[in-house]
Amino acid sequence: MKGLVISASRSIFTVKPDAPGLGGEAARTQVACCIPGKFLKGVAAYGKPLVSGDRVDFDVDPRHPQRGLIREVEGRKNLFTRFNRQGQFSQLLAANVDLALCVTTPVSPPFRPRFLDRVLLQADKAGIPAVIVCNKQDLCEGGRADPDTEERLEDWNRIGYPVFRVSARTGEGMDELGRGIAHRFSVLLGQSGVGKSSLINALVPDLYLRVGSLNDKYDRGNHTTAMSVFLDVPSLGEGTGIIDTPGMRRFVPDRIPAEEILCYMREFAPLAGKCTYGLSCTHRTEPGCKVLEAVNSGVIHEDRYESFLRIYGELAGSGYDD
Ligand SMILES: Nc1nc2c(ncn2[C@@H]2O[C@H](COP(=O)(O)OP(=O)(O)OP(=O)(O)O)[C@@H](O)[C@H]2O)c(=O)[nH]1
Ligand SMILES: [Mg+2]
Ligand SMILES: [Zn+2]
Repeated sequence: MKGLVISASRSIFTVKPDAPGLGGEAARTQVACCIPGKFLKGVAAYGKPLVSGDRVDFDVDPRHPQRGLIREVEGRKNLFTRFNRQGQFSQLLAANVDLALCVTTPVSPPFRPRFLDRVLLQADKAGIPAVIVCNKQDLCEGGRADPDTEERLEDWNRIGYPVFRVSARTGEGMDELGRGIAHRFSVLLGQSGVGKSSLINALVPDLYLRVGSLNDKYDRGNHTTAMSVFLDVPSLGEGTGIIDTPGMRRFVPDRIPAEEILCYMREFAPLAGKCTYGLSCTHRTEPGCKVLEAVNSGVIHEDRYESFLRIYGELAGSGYDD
């Protein structure tokens, strides 16, 4: 049987069969699957071998139709990961998505462009189109964020990331966001507390009915989504799905060599290799550095350059950090 991985705990993978074939109540069945042995063939030894959005081939246990055994994972179209520095492994957050919804807030928690630049870098590296969702607009006085925040939102838009200004609380901008994610699989990414789960609840008011026993993941008192969860959202149109991801405090890009960052920051990318010192330029002080020229002429925003320097320092291991 083929199916979609809804969520993955350490050893149990909740799978939604493509065609349950059981009818009625059972049609909404999710099968709790294990994998044989510790690793699946063809899947690297990540913290967890599978993630929400993975497509798998599995066998249902004939005696327990709600249990199964995963035989194989289908090749992935893409994979969004981050580096877990504590455990020194790639943490899988979502697979096979069409769109990354990178969520930020003007306040509460404070606007953190560095966090988002890291997430955008990872999305570009993974080949996943990204948009910015600036949530909690209701907390902006006069409907506008402070000028520095607005400038950054506009700069992201300028370099090709569409920006949605929304409020999960008042519903402002949510229809437009709903239209933007219809008929596609998206993943919500962003630091803990920006309102990822709240956005899903606002987009899908009947969600609690739909996800049944997964409700406790969205417990408001808890504030932290513990693991990625895939949610079907047919109310936004056929084939719409969203993956909610766990709360993160920081984001370390996953195994991107420092010299390659330039290639995955889109307004920097055309300059790769063009500096006088070519690929050995560190883009800090060198004469004939095209990146510095682009910063001076405004092609690269000063603050994106600051993000670049920090990420570069961090990935090059100099301890330069947020
Ligand atoms: N004022 C306001 N508060 C919001 C809005 N959206 C979410 N919140 C609040 O922000 C807090 C965090 O929301 P969550 O949806 O749990 O945030 P999250 O990003 O899912 O957090 P993690 O699961 O920890 O990553 C909650 O207290 C929400 O009520 C909004 O649009 N406006
Ligand atoms: Mg959450
Ligand atoms: Zn340079």
